[in-house]
Amino acid sequence: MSGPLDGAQRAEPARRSSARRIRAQVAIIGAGPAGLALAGLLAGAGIESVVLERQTRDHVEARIRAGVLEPETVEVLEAAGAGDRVHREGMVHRGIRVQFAGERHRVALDELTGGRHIVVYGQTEVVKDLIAARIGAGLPLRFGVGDVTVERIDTAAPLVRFSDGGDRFELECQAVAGCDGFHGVCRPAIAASATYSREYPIGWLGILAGVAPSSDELVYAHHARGFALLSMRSRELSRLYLQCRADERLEAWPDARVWDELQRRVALDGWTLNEGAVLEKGITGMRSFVTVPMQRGRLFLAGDSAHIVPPTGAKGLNLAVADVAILAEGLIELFATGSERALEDYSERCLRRVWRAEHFSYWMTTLFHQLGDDPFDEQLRLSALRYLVSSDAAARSLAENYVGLPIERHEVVGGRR
Ligand code: FAS
Ligand code: PHB
Repeated sequence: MSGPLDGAQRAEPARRSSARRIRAQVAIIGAGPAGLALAGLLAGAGIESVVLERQTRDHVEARIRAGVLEPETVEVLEAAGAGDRVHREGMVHRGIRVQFAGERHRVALDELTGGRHIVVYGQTEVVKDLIAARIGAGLPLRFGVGDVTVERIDTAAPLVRFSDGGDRFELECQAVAGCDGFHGVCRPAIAASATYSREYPIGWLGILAGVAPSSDELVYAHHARGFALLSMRSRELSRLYLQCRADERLEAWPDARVWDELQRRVALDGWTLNEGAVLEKGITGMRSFVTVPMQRGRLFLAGDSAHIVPPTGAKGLNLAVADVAILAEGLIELFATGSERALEDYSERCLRRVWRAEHFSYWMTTLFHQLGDDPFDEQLRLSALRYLVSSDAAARSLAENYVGLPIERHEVVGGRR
């Protein structure tokens, strides 16, 4: 098996086109959590891949997104060679808080799930750790590539074309992982048999604030004025969100207005929300989306290229990592034995977990947010919240879904562990 490839070192003289020809077993499109975690898992099994990313490294590492890791996600990061810092700096959380009608209640995640918990650790840090592991191992990861196309996916020899540094490249491979997010180029190549989507009439305004978190656990707050979420990135950095209109403009939200609105939505007798410098501010839309199937021939979609969830359930990043854990198993078996057995049901296995997360994220979003002004709906929400904090059965259902369900694995034949 040849060593790691990089186009600059191993290009062969172009034959039929001006493009430079390189080869790898797997082409990975996208260097977000899905693409980078897959690259790390494959490298651990001695499988060559090339990661192609259209943005710069700085851009990818600066994107502030998810903040909650399920236990399985941490295990995959370890297996992908990026588990050290998350264990050192990640914050173990054994509960979350639910707030409504001037009350705040704790949901004890560990007690309700036989000891499982979450780890609070920013997606920016996950991506930095995976990139550092990739570059530290001297394996191919190209930033700033352009004009990526995927061809011959219905054969055992797909071809990925791209441009990099003024040169055109043809990457010959045996499988392509479409980890290029919701706006990527891979999903259109699948020609899905069905897509399912739901747009919500709301968005989230998120801020990163240079102030210690005012609660030692995440607070999900339902309020008549709208939802608010108190999260964090460290003991000095708070990550806070408030529900806003889907068409909200950032200019309409100066820092003072953000803090004033947060104060109103999370006010609690005997407790204070600490304010501080706003270091980053942004608005993200809310949608649910699933494409079926997630594979065609030797092209496999993983993460946001295949599905989107509203961030209320903290599932997006965790779903992406679960997809590639399943995909890596199948590819390891393919290259070890030639069998496509574990790849044949890749889509079905991923989609069972995806739909569970879609429902949970939809349920959390409709439970906590103001989605209209129907007073009947508001009474239903308040009743559901009161039931949630007064019934172990209801709280266990939230806890099980929040910490995440086990990943459906096949017994891997031939792979190194
Ligand atoms: P990503 O979108 O992270 O990565 C895809 C990569 O592919 C990108 O780096 C992109 O530049 C690259 N790419 C795209 N097209 C390409 C092409 N043609 N060629 C090469 N590269 C290409 N989830 C949560 O759990 N909690 C949150 O609070 C949360 N907040 C979010 C806020 C925003 C604004 C967004 C957009 C998402 C948020 N998410 C959140 C979801 C998010 O975390 C995703 O689930 C996660 O990034 C999915 O990872 P990937 O599938 O790797 O996709
Ligand atoms: C975050 O910390 O960014 C976060 C936490 C929980 C969520 C969504 C986002 O449900």
